[in-house]
Amino acid sequence: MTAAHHLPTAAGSGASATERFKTDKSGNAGDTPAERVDLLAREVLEAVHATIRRQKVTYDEYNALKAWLIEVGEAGEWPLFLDVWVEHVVEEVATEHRQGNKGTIEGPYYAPDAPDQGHRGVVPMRENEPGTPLTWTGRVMSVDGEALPGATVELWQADADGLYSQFAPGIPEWNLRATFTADADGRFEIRTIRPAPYQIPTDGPCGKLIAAAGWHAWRPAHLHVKVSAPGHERLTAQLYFPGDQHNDDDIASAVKPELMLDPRSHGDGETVSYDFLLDRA
Ligand code: MBD
Ligand code: FE
Repeated sequence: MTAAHHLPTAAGSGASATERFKTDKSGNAGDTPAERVDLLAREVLEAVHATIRRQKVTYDEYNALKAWLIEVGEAGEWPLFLDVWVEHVVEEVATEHRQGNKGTIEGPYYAPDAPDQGHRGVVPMRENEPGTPLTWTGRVMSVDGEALPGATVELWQADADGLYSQFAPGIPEWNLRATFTADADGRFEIRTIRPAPYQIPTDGPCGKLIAAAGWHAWRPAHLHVKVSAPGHERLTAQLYFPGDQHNDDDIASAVKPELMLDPRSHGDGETVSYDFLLDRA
């Protein structure tokens, strides 16, 4: 990325993330029973009221909030806001029963049906895609250690500029996105590049909040995965790299020690081994 006019805007990736969410996930939004809506809406509003009373929130502050909330919607940044600051607790509650692998949040940039690369292969990438080559071998098993042939591992990651294909302009549609299938022994091998640290868009309302509060906008470098097998709970996770400056202060609070890789240098690249144990559904 050289010229400023090539830089994607927060509004562009926000609009894409909002469309993606509407297409894939907004279907069951009306199914929550009235008693549950009543309970949850009241509790959230009571928490807001309590803060207003305790902190003596002024009309200026109330109007600043109102203006900001309007902007978040207009920029399409609700998926970004919610996945960065709320999803990690939903994920914690949803998976607290798990015996198998720990997962973490999905975030706003998953796209289903990425190209099938078989049991072992290279993730689609441009000819000169920047980044250290990374070969990841792994195995998908049931929680009791039984291999799960045919399990799928979907991988998606940002490029070296921190951009995700389909959510930023000018990147091939399936760049750094792929689906792998476990072999008869549950094994797979993925050849990709090591991802770069990632900064959430700073030019939209989420960026404004971060600047106004004096926070930082960084996530540690991460590989996103979804691991699926018939009869098992689908695992959504992210894998991280030791030594990243933001492993301990991820803006999205999505790092867990169990998700840390252990890469070894190998020729001009790195190798890593990481397996998955899936809970039975
Ligand atoms: C990301 O790449 C991401 O993984 C999350 C959770 C939020 C914003 C951008
Ligand atoms: Fe991400």
